[in-house]
Amino acid sequence: MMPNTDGAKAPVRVAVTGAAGQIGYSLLFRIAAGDLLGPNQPIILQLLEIEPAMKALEGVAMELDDCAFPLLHDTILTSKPEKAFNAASWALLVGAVPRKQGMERSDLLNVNAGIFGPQGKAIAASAATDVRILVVGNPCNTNCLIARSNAPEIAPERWFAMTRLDENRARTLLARKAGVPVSVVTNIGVWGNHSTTQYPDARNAKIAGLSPFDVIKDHGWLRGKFIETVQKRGAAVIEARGSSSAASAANAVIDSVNSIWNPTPWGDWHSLAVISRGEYGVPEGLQFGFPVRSDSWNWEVVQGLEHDDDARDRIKKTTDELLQERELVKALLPS
Ligand code: NAX
Repeated sequence: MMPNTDGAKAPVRVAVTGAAGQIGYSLLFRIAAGDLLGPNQPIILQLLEIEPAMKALEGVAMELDDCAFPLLHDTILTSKPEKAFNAASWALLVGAVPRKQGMERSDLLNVNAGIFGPQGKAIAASAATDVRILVVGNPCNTNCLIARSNAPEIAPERWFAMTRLDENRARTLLARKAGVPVSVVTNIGVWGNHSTTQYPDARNAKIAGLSPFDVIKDHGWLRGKFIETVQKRGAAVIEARGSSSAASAANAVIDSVNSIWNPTPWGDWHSLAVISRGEYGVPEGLQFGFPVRSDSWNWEVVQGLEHDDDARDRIKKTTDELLQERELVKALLPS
């Protein structure tokens, strides 16, 4: 006799692109273990790769099978975007083409636009009506802008680009400097682009409810080295490890999705790059890193934070960079 499965939750389809890559290798196992959508939510993984990586992806799927994850109801492997995004409620766009030697920034943007434009269209054509999308593949803010612009059928509020790894990096740095556990460091906003122009905001952060400027006496560090270390952390990991951040990036994907579908704890916020509606003078339409609060479905940019002249200059610099990126891919953005 078949077991009675009445009352079991229907599985949620989670699409992951670039699934045979380094981040994919850390991410998929955590999703299947229940870290993304909770310990009671069955999952179907729909994994997208390019043809040359399909064999490697089959190997990853074999390992997923070998974990016998109770929540993992099925794993679908494909090189066709529409199949990968079919009925998906979450689309995690990790796959991208990395910058190669001799590549100009505009080349990188355009090559990735060639991926994210069609993926945006495929999501609009085949994903579930409640789909929410997190773009990780770099340059993630502008890749997200491109995909979003190619999917006008999907509300722009459903699109996110990942600045959470930067937030987590900032959290640990502040905790170490203050000699406190990371759990008491809250309210970290990372403003702007996920690039070396980003502005991790210590001024509005909190350490056990206090301003870091009241807890950490070395204000020069807060104004300089702290910001620079977060901005350049990705390069420092490459330098030390010989390859880019992967497990910490996968962890940040899990954290990002959790802070989108769970209500933000009272008084706190998290970093996500979302569509600008002109908050803090940021031009409308940019996919911009802001401090964000969620009620589990709707989110809002935290209003009323104060910036000194240095913060304003830094936010202008990262805004200008995003405007320049938008200009470079203008031809690929449907008007
Ligand atoms: P890998 O090069 O290990 O993996 C990327 C995978 O994407 C490859 O398996 C490749 O075959 C696949 N791919 C390429 N084009 C594709 C397409 N059109 N459709 C589907 N799959 C495709 O890179 P990995 O280390 O996993 O990093 C992935 C992306 O995340 C990179 O763009 C990287 O720069 C970016 N990152 C973003 C971070 C963020 O905070 N937003 C932090 C970590 C990471 O640097």
